[in-house]
Amino acid sequence: MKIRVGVCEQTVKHIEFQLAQQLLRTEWCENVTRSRDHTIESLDTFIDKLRLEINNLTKLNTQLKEKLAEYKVNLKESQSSSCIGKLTDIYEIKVPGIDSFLVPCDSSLAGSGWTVIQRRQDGSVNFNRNWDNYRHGFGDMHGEFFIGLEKLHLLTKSQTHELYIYLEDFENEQRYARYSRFMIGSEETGFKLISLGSYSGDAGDAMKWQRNMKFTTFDSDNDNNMKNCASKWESGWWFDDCYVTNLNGLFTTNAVHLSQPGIKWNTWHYKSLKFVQMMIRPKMN
Ligand SMILES: [Ca+2]
Repeated sequence: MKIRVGVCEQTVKHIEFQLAQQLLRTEWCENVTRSRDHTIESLDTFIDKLRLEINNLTKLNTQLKEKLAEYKVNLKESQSSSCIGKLTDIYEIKVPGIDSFLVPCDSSLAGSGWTVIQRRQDGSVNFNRNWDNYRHGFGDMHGEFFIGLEKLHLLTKSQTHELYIYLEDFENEQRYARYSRFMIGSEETGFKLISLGSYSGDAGDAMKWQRNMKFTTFDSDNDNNMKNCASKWESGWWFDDCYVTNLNGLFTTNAVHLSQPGIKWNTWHYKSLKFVQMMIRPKMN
């Protein structure tokens, strides 16, 4: 009998041990399941975040593609309506409001892509001209010339342009003046120098004294002088009463002083200059 009881007790202990083992296993399994659920939850959150980021990137990509397409169109327009992307030579450009026309491009004086609008270098061309000549332009694009006020108006109206003025005196010194936003009004405004933007350079800000001035020629007096500044100083220009700079002034073969007609930029010095080149370029930003 005692032996049977002993066997039964052992059997009960064995079963209890097995139950305890099974409980431990179940607990472990529950922990593993909980941990897996947590991992899955984290992964779901991560995937949601990734989806959001992908959506944002897709939107950004679309916006960038649109901007790139717009930039390409602008670049193409700028290239066909200016000297952007062209070497130093004469090219045909097209601007709204006028038939295509030839312009000299310059990539040697101040970086690339500048359209030359005026050049003085040897006195071979007379700059004391009437209104009609200044409206249409005159001279030789390989040498001395003026592009014409109508073209200047249409060019600067079609897109924002900066202005670069290169100067050289009879001492062979060079200076420059640069303006961030050059704009000429229509003939109805008297081809007014509407805007220059901000100045930079080492020649001094002489053009600011001609800002907001209408153009004056010997046969069309729009200046603020009792007489006609164009007649007095032998050139068409945006005269006030009369000028601090006159780049269309009479070409002189030596440096003449203040009281005599000459090509002048008086914020540098009062003596006449021997070389001038005015250039414009569309602003790409
Ligand atoms: Ca006058």
